This record gives sequence, C-alpha cells and structure tokens, in this order.
Amino acid sequence: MLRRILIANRGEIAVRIIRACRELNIETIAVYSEADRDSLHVQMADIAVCVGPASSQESYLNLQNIMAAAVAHGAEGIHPGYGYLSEQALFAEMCEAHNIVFIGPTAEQIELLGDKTKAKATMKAAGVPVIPGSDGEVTNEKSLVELADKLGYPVIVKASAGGGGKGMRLARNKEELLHGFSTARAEAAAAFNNDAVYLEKFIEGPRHIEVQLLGDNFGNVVHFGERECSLQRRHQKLIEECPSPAVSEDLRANMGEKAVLGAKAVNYRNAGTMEFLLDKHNNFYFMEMNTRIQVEHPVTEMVYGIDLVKEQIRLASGELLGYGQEDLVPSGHAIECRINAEEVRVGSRPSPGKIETLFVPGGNGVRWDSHAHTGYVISPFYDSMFAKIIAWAPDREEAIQRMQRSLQELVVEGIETSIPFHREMMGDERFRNADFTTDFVEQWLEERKLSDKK
Ligand code: MV4
Repeated sequence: MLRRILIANRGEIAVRIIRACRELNIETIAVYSEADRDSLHVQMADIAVCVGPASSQESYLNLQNIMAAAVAHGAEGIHPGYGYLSEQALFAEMCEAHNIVFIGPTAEQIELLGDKTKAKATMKAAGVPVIPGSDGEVTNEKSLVELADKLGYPVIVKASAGGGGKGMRLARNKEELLHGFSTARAEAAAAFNNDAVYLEKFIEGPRHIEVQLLGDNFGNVVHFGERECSLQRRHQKLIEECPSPAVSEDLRANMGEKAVLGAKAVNYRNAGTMEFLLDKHNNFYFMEMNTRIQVEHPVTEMVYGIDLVKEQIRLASGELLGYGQEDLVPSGHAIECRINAEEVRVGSRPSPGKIETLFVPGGNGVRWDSHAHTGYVISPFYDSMFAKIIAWAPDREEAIQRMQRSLQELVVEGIETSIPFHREMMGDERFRNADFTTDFVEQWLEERKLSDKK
C-alpha cells in the first residue's frame, strides 16, 4: 500500500481524500495557495506546502510546483481529486516519470477518453450504444448538411475537445446548422486550441444518467449502478441521486453491462464514470467518460456501502479488485444537495465572503462533506461549492424527508447560498414524483420568476 500521498486539490474533496488516507494509515501532504492558508485541508494534513498565489493557474494548476512538492516531501502517490489536474494526461505522465503513482487511470486512457470523437468511436466499436451521428470529425459544410438531412433535424454540433457543454450548438434547420458549425469551431479553437467538431442527432428532453466504474490494474472492472444527474443548471449539477428513479433493475443491469464492456475495451483502471443520455423511450446512449472521482460520488458510496476513494488508493497501490459484480448489491436511496455560495433562484450570482454562522446537520443517515467552518472566508478565486449534504434512507421518499429535515437544521449566515433553492425543490411536486429531465431546473426557475412578478 502507498505510504505517503500528496493531495493535489483544495476544498471539500481535499478533506474527503485526507479522511480516506487517515483510515488507511497513509501520511498526507496538502498543497495550498496563498488564499487557502487557513483552509481545513491544510490543518488536517500531516504536511502542507504552499504552491503559489491565489490564482488557480499559478497554484493548483501549477504542475511544476506541485510535482516539486511531491518529490521534496517523498510522496509515493498523488491524488488529483476532481477538476484541476485530474484529467490532464501530461500530469499523469509526469507522475510516472518521477516514479510517483498517479491515483487514476493511465495518461493514455485520459488522453483517449478526453478526445470525444475518439472516445465515441472506441465505445461504438466495443458495443456500447452511441448517439446516431457522424463517424468522427466533420470537416466540410457539404458532408455536414448531407448527414444532418439523413439524421433529421434537430441536430447538435459538438467540439471534440469539449465536454461539459462547452463548444456545443443546437440546430433546428440548415441555416442554424451552418452558423452553428462555424461558431462551434471558432469557440473550440479559442477554448481548446482544437477546432475539430462532430455532429449528432439531438435527443430531446433526456435524462442525464451516469454509471460508476472501478477497475484494477489486471483488467477486472465492476460497476456501482447509476446516478441521476438531470437536476442541473447551465451544466452545473445541483442535486444528484442514487439510484435513478427512472432506472429499473433490468435497465441498470443493461447499462452497467455496457459501461463495463466499454471500460474493459480500453483496459480501464481506477475510478471512472460513463455518462449516458436516457431518452423518453428508455434508450440510452454513451456521451462521454469522466476519468476521475466525481463530486457526486458519495450517493453511490451510501447505497453500495463502499468507500470509493479508499478503493481508488487501494487499486492504485496495485491490489486486486477482490470482488465481482454479483457481490455489489445496492440498498436504499441517497440524495446529494450541493451547497454553493450563490443564490440559485435569483440568477446565480456568486456570493463570496465570510461565513458568520455555520450549524451543520447531522443525525441518522446524514453525511456532511465540507471544508467550511464558522469564520471561514469563501474566496472569489475558486468554485462556489463549499459543502455537500448527502441523505440516505431505505427509500426515495424517506431520503427526501431526511434531506428536507437536514436543510432545516442547516444554518449558514453571512453569505447567500443555494440552500433556499434546495428547501423549495425538496417540496416540489414534480421533484417528489421524479417527473423531470435535464430541462427541469431551468424551466422551474423561469416559471418561478414569472409567478413572483404577478
Ligand atoms: C446532447 C444533448 C442532446 N442530444 N447530445 C451537455 C453536456 C455534454 N456532456 C453533452 N450535453 C448534451 N448533449 C445530444 N445528441 C443534450 C445535452 C445536454 C445535457 C446533457 C446532460 C445534462 C444536462 C444537459 C443540459 C443541456 C444539454
């Protein structure tokens, strides 16, 4: 087992990873920016190293400084968390070159799956259902328009190097398509230095469902069912659940089997997530594969009774998975609410500042993952999420009740937060009936604004 790990991240996920290390008797090295001197992850780690000024680019994204801290302090492994360096193939390569274990997949896997056209072609060849569309990149207007006519409108243009909604253009007719083609390419060139785009049939009113995977270094892969991630706004997830209320046992087995098939085709190792769109006829399609631990991993942990971060570390240390698919039995229902320093209901304006009062929820079935405390100052330099509440119960209805109760207990004073949004959503009839798709939150906020004006 790895004996000393550097955590190349900040915030709640850094705290989460340090906790896993503690339970495994692994020594921890935190890195921090000048703005994070007083952060909880700095206090919790055995060693803490300042790696740069407040700007992420110069600190948490500073490959050289982080690698220097790892080498200087004898790290045997580096856990990248999510965001930052977690999906940078170059960083995984640097780790390997320095004989440090990157706790994640290989650099080659990160690179392949980060290229959305390559990832899609690979998954299609492996037998994973993909969204009908171009075979690879589309390079000229003639083939673009011909293919769109064949697929039927609406269609969507996506950037190969994109993901998470960047560089996407919806087109309902030829005119919009030609315009979208050139603007998507220009946006992709500017954002990713790569103007490659591909074309897909647009799936209307889908759900966003993702399958959790774990693989060891010996070709064994299992899945931990799915998470429902449709409740998002501007590609920022707000509420996630495990299992999805839209997925039957049969569908779960089918999606899981396809996700494992795809992961095995690339000899995938460590934690990963396969994202699918689920249409109203229950067809599911591969969208992309995330090669990292994700924000919403705790809902899966609570339902499957497993610590995914400890598993990541154990597998990266070269241990065998040690269990099979039949050993993984879900139990109950978990919901996560992301607590952000922004009031979602009034246009999502970020609200950095000092938390004057913090009282955290607890009790049976409630998990609080956060780096925040009374007096903590939320910096404008980083992501606005400062906590996650995860509520588990034997069924969905009780999990919602428990979340509602937790949101009532929670007190955050001094900043604006997403708490009022969550309190209202937990009581919403459509949410309670699980009657929603990826369009729901935005429509709900729109309708709410209109009814406020009356
Ligand atoms: C789509 C789609 C409909 N049809 N592709 C958004 C993020 C990126 N991963 C892909 N996305 C979408 N791709 C086709 N062919 C709808 C979306 C989409 C979406 C997907 C998941 C969660 C929220 C979303 C919000 C808007 C659009």
